Amino acid sequence: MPQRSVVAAGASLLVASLALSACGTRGGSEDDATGGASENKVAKIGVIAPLSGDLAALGKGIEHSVDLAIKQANESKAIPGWTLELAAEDDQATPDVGKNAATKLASDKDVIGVVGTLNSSVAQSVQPVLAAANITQVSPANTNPALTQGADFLTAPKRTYPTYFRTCTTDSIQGPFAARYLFEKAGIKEIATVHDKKTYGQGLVDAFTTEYKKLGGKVVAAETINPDDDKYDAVISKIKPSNPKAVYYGGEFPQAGPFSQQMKAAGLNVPLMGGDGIYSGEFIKLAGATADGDLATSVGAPTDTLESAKSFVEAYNAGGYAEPYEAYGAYAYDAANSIIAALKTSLKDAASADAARQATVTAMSSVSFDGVTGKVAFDEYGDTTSRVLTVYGVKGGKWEAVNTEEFK
Ligand code: ABU
Repeated sequence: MPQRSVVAAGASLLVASLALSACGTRGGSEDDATGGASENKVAKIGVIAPLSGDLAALGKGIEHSVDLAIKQANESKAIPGWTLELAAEDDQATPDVGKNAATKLASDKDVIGVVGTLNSSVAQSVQPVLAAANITQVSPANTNPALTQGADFLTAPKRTYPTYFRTCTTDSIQGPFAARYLFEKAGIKEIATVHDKKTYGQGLVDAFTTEYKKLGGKVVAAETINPDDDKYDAVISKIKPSNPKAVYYGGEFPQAGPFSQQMKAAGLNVPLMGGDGIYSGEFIKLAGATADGDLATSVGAPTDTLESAKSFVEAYNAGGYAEPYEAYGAYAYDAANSIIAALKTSLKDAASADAARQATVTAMSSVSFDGVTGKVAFDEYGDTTSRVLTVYGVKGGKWEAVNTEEFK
């Protein structure tokens, strides 16, 4: 090799080494003098969730729960030689913003996994970006079945992205679970449905309707709302004459809360039932005093009653987070810990986080542990193997668990 090339190669190595210490390593130690043998390398776990706007209450619960999992992993030195960091991005519950957040995280070579998104509609634009970068994504909240099993999930399920996993169950289970509760346990045989035309809301109502009709229930009205509206009198006056005994709502609490309040004010005094998208204290605030009697299903068992979640709840409360863990906190904590479990394998001998992205995806399929929400493991589609759901009812201005079951 000519002399000039040796110098150039040496300079490149130095630049590469400086770059590595600038962006991929932290700290240093007594071993630095011997070549930094115990220097910690950095891997980041991203969060993509709504951290501002109407759904921020749920998004912040997700962000804080991932933060807690990361802090605990660092404290226990779960991955020797590596420090984990949180990289949280606000998707504003909007697909385009989510896509930009995913692009930003994918271009950061330290990012190895992402927890998120909250909204199924946002996941549709985030999935391809993270998949192209081989970044593992675990959602604690997306319940639309097509995200894992493709558009033909009912007839020909096919895994969509090898990088995508979720710790919550899907609306293929949540919709029928609600239908069975209303028809069999609550004795409600005539219902109106309303959805917000979004991926989650429409999919949930479709799954509910199929099961409800199969059971013998009658859908006396099927309407939609525009999620940008805040007055629903036109839709309510179309539903009311059909005399439903309840309204099944597909969508999220920022619209469902006012819808509940307005339908009761208009004299349609029947329970509104929705899915996990309305299971939030924010729903009750928006729906007001007449929310009592409204119902929601949500994924898993109530976090605060689970023995397995006790230490999570204690650590979260001790963590001084400004917002509660909300509906998806425990699922986000388990999602982060599923990535961390995979990192124990993939980062073991890795030179950098981005070099271990593919190995992390591969390691995810073998992840299996007792999480705070129950067993954490994924099937061939990336779906959780857990099928537990709970019906909640509003009583005295608070959500109360009514019935927790494993769906069969
Ligand atoms: N699972 C309910 C809220 C999030 C979603 O759009 O799926």
